[in-house]
Amino acid sequence: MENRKVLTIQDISCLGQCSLTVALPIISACGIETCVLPSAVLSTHTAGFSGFTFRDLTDDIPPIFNHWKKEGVSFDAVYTGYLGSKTQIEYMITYAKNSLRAGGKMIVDPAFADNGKLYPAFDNNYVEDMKSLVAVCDYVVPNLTEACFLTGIEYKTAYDEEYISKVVKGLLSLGAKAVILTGISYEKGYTGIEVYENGKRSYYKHKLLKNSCHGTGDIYASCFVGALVNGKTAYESAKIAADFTVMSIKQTAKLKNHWYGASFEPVLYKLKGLIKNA
Ligand code: PXL
Repeated sequence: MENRKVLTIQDISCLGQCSLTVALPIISACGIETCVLPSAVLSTHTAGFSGFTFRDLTDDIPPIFNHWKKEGVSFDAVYTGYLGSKTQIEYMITYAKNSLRAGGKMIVDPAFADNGKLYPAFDNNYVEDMKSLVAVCDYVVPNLTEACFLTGIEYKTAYDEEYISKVVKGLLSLGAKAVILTGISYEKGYTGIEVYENGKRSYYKHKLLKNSCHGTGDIYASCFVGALVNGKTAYESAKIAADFTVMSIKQTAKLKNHWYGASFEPVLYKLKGLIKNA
C-alpha cells in the first residue's frame, strides 16, 4: 500500500498561525504525509502586522515540480491557499493540477478576502485570476466574501437561502465541482457551512462564538482536506472542520492578548478522534 500524500501550496508566515504553519501540522495530525511548497516566506502574515518581510518564491515553483516529476512523485490531493500572483495561479493550473494521481483531488481555498474586503496584498485583477483556478478545482472552500468577489454578487451580512443558493450556483458555473461555503448564518447566534456536492445541497449549523480569530479559514480548509483524504464525504469533512475550528477558537479565548492567530495546537490531539467518530 502506498502512503496517502497531500501537497499544500501557500505561503509560510513565519509567525502568525496561518497558511503553511497551520496546514502542515493539521494535515499531518490527520495521519497523512504532507508535502509543502511555500509560495513565499513572510516574517508575519499581513493582517494587523506592519513592516513584514516578503520573499517571493514564484521562480522556484517550476523547478521544484520538475524535480518531483523526475522522481515520479504524485499526490492524492493538492490543496492551494494564499498565493502571491497571477503567475503562481497559472503554475497551480499547469504544474500542481498535473501532479495529481489518477482520482486525486484539487482543493482550492481562494484565501484573498474576508469581512467584505480584500486582504491588503490583493486587487480585482487577482480575483479575476483566481476564477481560472476555481474553474479547474474539485472543491472550492471560500468564505462568503471571497464567494461574492468571485461571482460578482453583492456581499451582504444579512441574507436568506435564496441569496446563498445564487452564490453557490455562481461558484459552480465558474467550474468548481463541489462548493464548501463557510461562515453562513441564517439565524442570530448561529453560523454554518453550506456544502454542495453531487447535485445535493446540505447545511451544517453550529453556535456562533463571540470571539473571532485570524487564520481560522486556514485551520478550516486544512481540516477539510485532512478529513477528505481520510475517505470522509464533503459534508462529513465540512462538519469535522467546523467542529475543530470551534475548538480552536474556544481554546484561543482562554488566552490573554493573543490577537494574531487561533491557538489550535493544544486541541490538535482531538482531531483524529473527530475523523474517526464522524
Ligand atoms: O490566513 C490567510 C493568510 C495567509 N497568509 C498571509 C496572510 C493571510 C491573511 O491575511 O496575510 C500572508
